[in-house]
Amino acid sequence: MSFDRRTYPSWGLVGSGTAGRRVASQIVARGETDAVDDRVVFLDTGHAVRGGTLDRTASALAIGRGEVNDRHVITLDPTGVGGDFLEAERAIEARAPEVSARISRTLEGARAVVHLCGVGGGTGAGTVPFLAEQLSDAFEPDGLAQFSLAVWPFEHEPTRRHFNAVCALSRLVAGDEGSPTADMTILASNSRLAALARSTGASPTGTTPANDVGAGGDLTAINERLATALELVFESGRQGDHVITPSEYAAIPRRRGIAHATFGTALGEPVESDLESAIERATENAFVPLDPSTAEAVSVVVRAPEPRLAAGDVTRGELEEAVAAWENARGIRGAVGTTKLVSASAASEALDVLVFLGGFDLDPLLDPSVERYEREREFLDDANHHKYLEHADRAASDLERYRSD
Ligand SMILES: Nc1nc2c(ncn2[C@@H]2O[C@H](COP(=O)(O)OP(=O)(O)O)[C@@H](O)[C@H]2O)c(=O)[nH]1
Ligand SMILES: [Mg+2]
Repeated sequence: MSFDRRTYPSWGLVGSGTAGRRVASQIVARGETDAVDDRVVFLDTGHAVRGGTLDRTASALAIGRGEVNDRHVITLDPTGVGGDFLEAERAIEARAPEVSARISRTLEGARAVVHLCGVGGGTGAGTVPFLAEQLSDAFEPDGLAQFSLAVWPFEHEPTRRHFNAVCALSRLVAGDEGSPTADMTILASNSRLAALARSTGASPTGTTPANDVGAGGDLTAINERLATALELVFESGRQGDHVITPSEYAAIPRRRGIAHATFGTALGEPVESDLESAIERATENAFVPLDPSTAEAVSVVVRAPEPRLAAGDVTRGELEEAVAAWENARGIRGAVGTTKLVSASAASEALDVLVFLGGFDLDPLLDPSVERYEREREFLDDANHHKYLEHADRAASDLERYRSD
C-alpha cells in the first residue's frame, strides 16, 4: 500500500481492547482508504490479539503474522484485566514510556490518530484516556490531533458496562483537571447502530463471536458502519478545492468547549437526491440518540461519483446552501463547521453523506446509563470498594461540569 503525502493527511489507528481492535482491523482489512497505510496498533490485555485481527491485518498489509505481532500488537497484561478499567490503567501506566515509544514509532508520520474502544469494557476504557494524554506529549512539538471513537454499550448490557462507560466518557471529555484527554470523542451507541443495521436490512457477513454480548451478527454490520464513517472523514482531507483538516474536526470545536461529537451516515443515496433531504436522512441515522437542534458543530462530507462532480452535477456551493437550509429547518444557529465534496470510485453510482455533529445535548444518550451508573455505585458502596468509589464520584462530578458548561 502506498499513499501520497501531498494529497492526504496521514492518520493512525490505535484499537484498544476487543471492540477497538476489531473495528481498527476491519478498517485496515477493507482497504478502502490510503490515509492509514500501516499506521495501526492493537493494544490488549490477556491473550486476546490473535486469530481474526492478526490474519486480517497480515493479509491487508501483505506481511507475515509474526511481523504483525512484532510491529502492531502490544499485549499489556497477559493475565487480562477482567473488565476492570482501573486495572487496565494501572497496567499501561506501569509500562507507559515503552508503550508510548512503540506506538509513536508505528504511527510515525501521522497527523491525527483515532483511539478506538468499547467504553463499556475494561481494557479500552482504562487505556484510551491515559494514552491520549501520553501521546500528546510524545508528539510534541508538531502535535497530533487525537480522536477517540467511544463505542457505547448496548442498553441490555450489565450495569457495570454502563458504569464503565460513564467513567470513561468523563475521563475523555473532562478527565485531565477538567480538560479533555482526547481532543474530540466521537460517540457511537451499539444499540442505536444495531437498530440502524436492522432497519437497512444489512445482512452481516463475517464471523462474530456469538458469546460476546448476545448481539449476534449485528457487530460486523455495526463495525462496517463505523469504518465507513471514519473513511469519509479521512477522505475529506484529500486535496481538492477545499480540505477538511483533522483539526477542523477537533481544534475548532474545542475552542468552543466542545469535546464530544458523533456521526450520522446516509449511504447509497440516489445521485439525483436533494442534498438537504440526504443530510436530514444522515442525521436521522445519527450514531447516538440526540436532538439535532442542540448541535453546536456541524460538518458535512458528500461522496459523489467522479463523472458527476466533473460535470458539475453536484457542487460545493449547492452543498453549502443545503447545509445552511437544513440547519435553518432544524433550528440550529451559529454552529461551527464546514463541508467537503469527495469523489467516489468510478464504479459507484450513488451519493454517500456523512454528518459530523458536535456539542449536542448528551441527555438522550446518558440518562439511561447514568441511572445504571448510580445503581452500580450503590453496589460498590455496599461492598466497600473504595478505589472505585473515589474514581466514580470524581468522574460523575467532572462529567456534570462538562455537561453544564
Ligand atoms: N461495535 C462493537 N462493539 C463491541 C465489539 N466487541 C465488543 N463490543 C462492545 O464493547 C464493550 C466491551 O468491550 P470489550 O472491547 O470487550 O472490552 P475490553 O476488551 O476490556 O476493552 C461492550 O459494550 C461491547 O458491546 C465489536 O466488535 N463491535
Ligand atoms: Mg477484551
